Amino acid sequence: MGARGTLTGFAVLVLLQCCFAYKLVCYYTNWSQYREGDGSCFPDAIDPFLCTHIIYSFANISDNEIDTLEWNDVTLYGQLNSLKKRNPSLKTFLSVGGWNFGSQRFSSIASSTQRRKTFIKSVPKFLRAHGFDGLDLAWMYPQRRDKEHFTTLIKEMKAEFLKETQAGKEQLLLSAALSAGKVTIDASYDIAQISRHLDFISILTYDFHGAWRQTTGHHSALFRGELDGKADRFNNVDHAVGYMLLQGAPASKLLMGIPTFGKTYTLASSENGVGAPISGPGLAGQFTKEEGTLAYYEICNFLHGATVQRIASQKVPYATKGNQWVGYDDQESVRSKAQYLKSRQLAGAIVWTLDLDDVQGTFCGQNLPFPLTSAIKDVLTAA
Ligand SMILES: *[C@@H]1O[C@H](CO)[C@@H](O)[C@H](O)[C@H]1NC(C)=O
Ligand SMILES: CC(=O)N[C@H]1CO[C@H](CO)[C@@H](O)[C@@H]1O
Repeated sequence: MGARGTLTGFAVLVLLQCCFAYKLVCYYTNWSQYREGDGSCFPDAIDPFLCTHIIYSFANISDNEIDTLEWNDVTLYGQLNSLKKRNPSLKTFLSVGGWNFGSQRFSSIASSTQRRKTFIKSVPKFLRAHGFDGLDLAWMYPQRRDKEHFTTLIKEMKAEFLKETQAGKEQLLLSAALSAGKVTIDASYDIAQISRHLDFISILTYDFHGAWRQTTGHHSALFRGELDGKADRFNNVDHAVGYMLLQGAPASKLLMGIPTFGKTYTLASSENGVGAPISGPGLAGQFTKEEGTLAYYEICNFLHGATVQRIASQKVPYATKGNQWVGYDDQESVRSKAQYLKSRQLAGAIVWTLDLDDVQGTFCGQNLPFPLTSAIKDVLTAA
């Protein structure tokens, strides 16, 4: 090969390296504005260069059409979308559904040709009117009988987006947030089919363990634990990612979930390791006010006077204080997860959520806003 060939090869290499960017897709939740004091988060507090995509959650569906949920959603949509004035390559999505919305209404819409059509027709108008670049389907979760309808909904929605063109505007994008639980994956998703029509697929690789269990365990361990029995071998990030790939999700569209919250338990005895007996969920946080979970910034407060242990084989930490136990992610564990997704050549990460991270950097003692999301970004943007 002559000098010219070498040069061309070199140029191609540089081009590939410069322009292959991992996605860092960050959820913002519509209820975080109501948290007290420093716990509160409005979209204009978000650094427009932190994430490549921000997903506003959630939108409602009313009379089979996409609709706002909060009285001031339209104002917040505006705040969020005006971040694009500062970073024109930022993409914003609106997520429809969520846990409170439930599965039944989605099921009703997806199963009827007419209702599906009404819903699908309502979406591009709504997204364009408020300045969003795409839709995220957060149907939690389709059941076995919904599997085929879920595929149809996705396929027809994408077809509508392809048909809809607006002068000077890029095509609308479509994503879906999928359960990482093996039982749900098997029952509810035709992974190979939906992958064809989605621009990206987010798997929610957390909530693998919770207070419904009798013992402590991390809810988003990267790898299988030494104590995990046969039934628990699926309940880790590594397994879920591998399984999605095996089912036909292309790595180039797959995003791995990283939580900025921890799951907490109240210990039933003086035992406080992994697998210790529990009596129920942990105490509610001062700001998030929900038993069994704490935001990362609340965990930073909890850590004063707590004992931190790392589960070496699972690459995640937990902390104990008195009868409280929390399995969570810190900068070190999210870095390992970001390294892991790079090693599997996935498309990137989704963060659930920006507002559970230390928004202003006032809780976790580093004066660094969004310390977890920033740590993920550092790894994803490193060569
Ligand atoms: C969402 O839509 C349903 C159906 O129209 C409606 O009953 C409900 O009140 C809406 N939720 C909110 C918070 O507006
Ligand atoms: C889908 C969802 O959970 N939406 C929430 C938006 O925020 C309000 C709080 O004001 C909740 O009531 C909604 O449930």
